[in-house]
Amino acid sequence: MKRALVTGITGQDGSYLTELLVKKGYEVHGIIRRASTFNTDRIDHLYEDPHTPSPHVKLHYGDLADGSGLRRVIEVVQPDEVYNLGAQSHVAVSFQQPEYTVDVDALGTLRLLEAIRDFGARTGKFARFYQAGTSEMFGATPPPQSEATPFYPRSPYAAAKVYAYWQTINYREAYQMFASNGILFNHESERRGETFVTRKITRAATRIKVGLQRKLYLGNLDAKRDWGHAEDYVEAMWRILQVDEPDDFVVATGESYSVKAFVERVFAQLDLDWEEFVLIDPRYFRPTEVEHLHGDPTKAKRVLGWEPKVSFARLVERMVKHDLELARQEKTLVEAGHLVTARGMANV
Ligand code: NDP
Ligand code: GDR
Repeated sequence: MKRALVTGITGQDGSYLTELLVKKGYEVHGIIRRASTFNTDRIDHLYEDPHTPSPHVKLHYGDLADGSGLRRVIEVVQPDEVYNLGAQSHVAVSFQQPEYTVDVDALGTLRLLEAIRDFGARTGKFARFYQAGTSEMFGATPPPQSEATPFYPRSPYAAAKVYAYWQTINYREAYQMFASNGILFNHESERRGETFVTRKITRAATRIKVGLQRKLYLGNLDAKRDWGHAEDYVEAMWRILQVDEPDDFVVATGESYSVKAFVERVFAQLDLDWEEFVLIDPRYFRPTEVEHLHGDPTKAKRVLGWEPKVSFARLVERMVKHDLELARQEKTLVEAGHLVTARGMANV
């Protein structure tokens, strides 16, 4: 049985990747952060009581800011594969917390690589390493973007990820480690964090539909993104670690749409006129914006045999259907007096 270690297991991608790995027969170990409230909602359905014989998913407390803790987890787990998905992953937040973002996203990757390298040097067992790189690294470089496109990061988040990208390549070249980068374009889902634009829109529009919300405030509607579904993208992550040679891959659909197009489609699906409900609030503008991301996934298709299965239309359909059900449940609870309507939506 193969053992995988996943940082960021409680996040959108961590939860889908864990499902995939469990299905493939892996024992999955995840690093979670201590919080004053439970933060394991996305993986609760996968978690088994540690007292059961050979549970498929095991959790360890840790943090990418804590190198000695990471070393201990590597010692205990002795993984075959490490997926580094943990990150302060919100671009707008990275302008408010640049130092923290760089510590976790850039130095955190280095800490993990060092832990794997030292364990490998001592025991001869080097885990294969996947780094969650991002299309944000291309930033201001015009589309289409492929593995050959130069980086031009436009946020502390993107700059930190560029560091982690090169550090991963350096460990591959310096220590012959199997260390690979995925350069993933935006991928969304029913589990997407609610302050990312797609989920913010589907949550708000469905709440508007059932009468729980009146307005939706957004920033730049002209930005264009290449949006896929997270389920497809975690399949690519796994494939990246199964090929014979470590390498770097763009993972994208090869289509892009504006934020406005996403809004229009969501509201149309709910028979609503978006212009009645959407307002622009400059607080959602970023100091430097990434205007247009549109990936070229030719290499991933050729080398990994990877294809995205969920289209843009289907992605929107699935997210709206899911969130409409959520909004209806919320409404029932509100009417029964079990829930207050105001939602603590952060300003990002
Ligand atoms: P999420 O924001 O949903 O999840 C991030 C995960 O990282 C959570 O499990 C979070 O834990 C964890 N985390 C945050 N800070 C730390 C820390 N200091 N130490 C350890 N873990 C930490 O992100 P996604 O699942 O969407 O993305 C996964 C990875 O892929 C990220 O690295 C992201 O930057 C990258 N990426 C994402 C893309 C996308 O479109 N989704 C595209 C390209 C790259 P907690 O639950 O406790 O907050
Ligand atoms: P992004 O995703 O920055 O591409 O990073 P996000 O959904 O936050 O923004 C996409 C685009 O929408 C515009 N936008 C808004 N964004 C948010 N969050 N809230 C708004 O109200 C709003 N209005 C307009 C943004 O300006 C932007 O142009 C995501 C993250 O998952 C990263 O971790 C990942 O690396 C990249 O995708 C690829």
